[in-house]
Order: sequence, then C-alpha cells, then structure tokens
Amino acid sequence: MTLTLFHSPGSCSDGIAYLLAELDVPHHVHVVNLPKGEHLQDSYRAANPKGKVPALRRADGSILTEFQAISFWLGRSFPQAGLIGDDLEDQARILELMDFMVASVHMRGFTFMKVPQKFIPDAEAQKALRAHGRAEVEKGLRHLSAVLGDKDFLMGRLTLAEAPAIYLLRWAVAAKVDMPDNMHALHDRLMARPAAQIAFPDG
Ligand SMILES: N[C@@H](CCC(=O)N[C@@H](CS)C(=O)NCC(=O)O)C(=O)O
Repeated sequence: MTLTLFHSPGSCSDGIAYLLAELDVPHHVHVVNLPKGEHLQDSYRAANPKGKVPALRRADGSILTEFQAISFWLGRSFPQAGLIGDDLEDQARILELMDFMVASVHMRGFTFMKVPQKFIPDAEAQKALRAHGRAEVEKGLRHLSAVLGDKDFLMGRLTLAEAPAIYLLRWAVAAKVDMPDNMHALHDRLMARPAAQIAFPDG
C-alpha cells in the first residue's frame, strides 16, 4: 500500500502536499472537501476521528495526524533529501520553528483571522477577533523574518521548516498581510521550486 495524503487544497495540508513533492515520494491524494463538511462525515472520521486535515495513511494502513508529526515522519523516512538531518540541535531547531508556525502563527493567528465565527457569534466581536488574529500573524511573520535574515531558507538550507512556511506565506500573500520583504522573497523562492509547481498546479 502506498502513502495517502488526506488533503484539502488551500488548507494547511498544502504544506504536506508540498513536502511530499519536495521529497519526490509516490503517493495518492484523497481530497477532503472542508467547505462541504466532508471532514465531519463518518466516512472520513472512520479514518481520522479528529476530523482534520492533514492526515497521512502509511503503508501498514495506520494513520498519522498533526502537521509536525507527519513532517517529522516523512523527513526521517526519506532521509536522502536531507530535510531533517541527523544533528540533534538542528532537529530541535527545525521542530521549534515548525511548532511556532503551526501552533502560534496558524492556530493563534490565521484561525482567528479566517474563522472568528467559530469562536464568537457577535459580529462586532468577530471583527475584533479577526483584527487580533491579523496582528498575531504579523507579529509571527516579523519573528520569522528575523530568523530568516538574509539567508535563502529559515535554517540556511531547505528543511522541513519550509513545509509550514509555504502554506502560511501563501495565506499571508492572499490576505495581503503586512510582512517584511525577506518573507515575500521566501514566498517567491519557495513558489518557484518545482515541488511547489507540482503541489499547486493552479499557482
Ligand atoms: N493541529 C492540527 C491542525 C490541523 C487543522 O486545524 N486543519 C484544518 C485545516 S487548515 C482543519 O482540518 N479544519 C477543519 C476543522 O477544524 O473543522 C495539525 O497540526 O495538523
């Protein structure tokens, strides 16, 4: 059995779709239509009771969830691409960056910006939550900008850290989030990679 990515294009599973392309790993894609609520249906929850994407079905049929865990497993399973490496300090720094991007910039920033109605029914409160989310995203991107500096990639070389970076930067550009020039440059550098063209054929 080959790998299957449970994926909703435009969501954070874009980062895993990009990573699989970067690693050049043969896999199937099972599209889960989030706007239509397919992630909440029994057929999907039988595979992933969390009802979220991304999820990865491995060769033994088991399902792995959570962005960082999937990325780590892929990076270690396909080491020839050198996206995680063997050095403990390096691995810890890569995980540190990934956790910041997923747990803080995505979950505490973009989530409030994109779906404030999930948290609060009042329209004025939603507006305030959306603004709070945008400010958190901008703060997070300023931190990542300082980490990036004048390097080409967050760790100096391409690593797993670019997997969450690419989906966050695509969201940031689409939402016209204010971000430093080096983050725009990272977005453009990643989007120019052949793997991005495979993962995002529509741009
Ligand atoms: N902690 C999870 C979060 C995944 C997540 O929130 N995915 C979103 C798409 S970007 C989702 O499936 N949302 C559907 C929902 O929450 O109902 C991870 O790191 O993979």
